[in-house]
Amino acid sequence: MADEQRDPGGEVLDEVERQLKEPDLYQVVLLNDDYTTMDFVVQVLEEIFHRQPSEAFRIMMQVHTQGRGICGQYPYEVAETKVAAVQDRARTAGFPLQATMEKA
Ligand code: TYC
Repeated sequence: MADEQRDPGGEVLDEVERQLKEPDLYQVVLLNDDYTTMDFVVQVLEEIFHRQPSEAFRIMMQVHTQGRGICGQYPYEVAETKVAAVQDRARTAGFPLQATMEKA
């Protein structure tokens, strides 16, 4: 039987195709502010984003000088969890550090 007859609109096959593809990726972006310490940002990059110390320092300086910087790219739910982890840790430490996510 032809696919068109079994799945006239093609929705089931579209969904199977979507699931077989690599997931869409989202960039987690760190934003600059005047109050969060540089050491704290480096620590966040090392511990939440698993960056090496030199890379963490480079990303922190990029945010500090250019206003924003990319911490990493992840599937939607991983990116969401990382943004929440940054905000959680920042609030606990009393810093206004902000992270957002956007489609890569
Ligand atoms: N601008 C901050 C300072 O001078 C450092 C900083 C860097 C803050 C990166 C946030 O995402 C950030 N202490």
